[in-house]
Amino acid sequence: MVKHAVEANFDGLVGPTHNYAGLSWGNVASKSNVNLVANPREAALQGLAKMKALADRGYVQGVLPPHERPHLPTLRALGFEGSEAQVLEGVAKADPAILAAVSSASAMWTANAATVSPSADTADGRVHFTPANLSAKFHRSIEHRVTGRVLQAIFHDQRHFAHHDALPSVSHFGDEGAANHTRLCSRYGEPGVELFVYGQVAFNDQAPAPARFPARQTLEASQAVARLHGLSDRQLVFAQQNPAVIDAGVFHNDVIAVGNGRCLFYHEQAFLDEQRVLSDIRERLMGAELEAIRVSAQDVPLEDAVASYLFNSQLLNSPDGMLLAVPGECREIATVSRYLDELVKSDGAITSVEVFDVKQSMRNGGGPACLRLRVVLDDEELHAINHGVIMTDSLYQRLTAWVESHYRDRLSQKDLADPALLNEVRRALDELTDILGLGSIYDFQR
Ligand code: SUG
Repeated sequence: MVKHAVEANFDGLVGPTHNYAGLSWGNVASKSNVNLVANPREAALQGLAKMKALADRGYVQGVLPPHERPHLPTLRALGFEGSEAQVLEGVAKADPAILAAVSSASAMWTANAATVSPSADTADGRVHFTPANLSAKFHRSIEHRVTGRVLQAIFHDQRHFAHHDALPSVSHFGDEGAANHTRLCSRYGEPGVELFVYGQVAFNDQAPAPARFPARQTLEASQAVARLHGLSDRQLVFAQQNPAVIDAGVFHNDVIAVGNGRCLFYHEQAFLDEQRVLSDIRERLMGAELEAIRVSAQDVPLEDAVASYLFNSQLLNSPDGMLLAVPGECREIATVSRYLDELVKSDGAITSVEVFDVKQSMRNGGGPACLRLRVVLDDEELHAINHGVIMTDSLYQRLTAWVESHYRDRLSQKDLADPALLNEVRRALDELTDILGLGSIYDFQR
């Protein structure tokens, strides 16, 4: 019997140290907005508004908390000594880039938090989680430990949920989580096809690879996650990203493709071997028909796709078809805006478009889909999670008030060494773990 299941979206709440440090080579927005003054308060409120709007439409919406930043344990591990104020002063003097890295609020992009396989797909019938090691970027490689604790605090019932450690944190097993993973299915509660997209083959120097920007995900990492989750060959498709799009700024596959249900919405240049990817998916969808919505470069040139983040939209089931939740930038770029108007008029799976303003995050290369981690849950599993993180009217009000009382409305690089900022962050996070009912997940609380 097929169980009833839903797709829940867990958004990262933007942290109080949100700033523009230009940390991500290969991510065009991150590099081009370096040193702008950020507004962490506005960033967090924009994210909360998106969560609330989707919860109001009836989607199951959860919240994942920000991480403790600046992260003093990492600075101490790098040899900075003394009191906390001295550690901050020392790193600011010795190497401000290190301070920026350990201060990044990058854990907000929870599409990179983990790869998740629903219980309908896995050998032991549990939902499997593997936090992403994010080894390609130092500032992101320090996320997975706390991410793992957060996921275990929310999905704690071992009868339903299985948690793995992140893969070995080296480039051979570079893993960026759900940003490079899409699940296609007829119904959420039925076994689906898990599409893992990688940028490079680590153990084969001859395989195609980008020339300019790094490929963050390896085939070997994707295969390891699939093994850990107990997925069978019948449900697996591994596809290589087109190296040329990585070199054009597509640092994750979710910047160029998104899937939901039987629908794959993608740019014609997304994959190295498009036809094989489609035929592999069709073969494994078992009876269900794939609806491939292929966007041509003529309609939307690659650079417009990257600048607008058209494909970093959330593709969600809706009563009359599917809703595409796009970032505001899609309405600012003529080719993309025109394309969207035509898309909803056509007779396809996508029947409506809704625009969300997540500009603060977008300036760091994080659109609506980067901000969320999808977890398919059947009724029993949904019942078993920690409900303190599920968005409701009252949680929205509490979190909005919490942001308004703790967050600054301006943050620049030079503010990161301010010991007062560290104290503000800790006070805020201590209160947040109470609001969300998560227990002691942060290093400073242990
Ligand atoms: O890893 N940006 C993030 C954006 C992640 C987007 N996620 C998905 N596509 N799923 C990254 O490149 C920039 C931080 C800075 O430059 O300050 C940053 O980390």
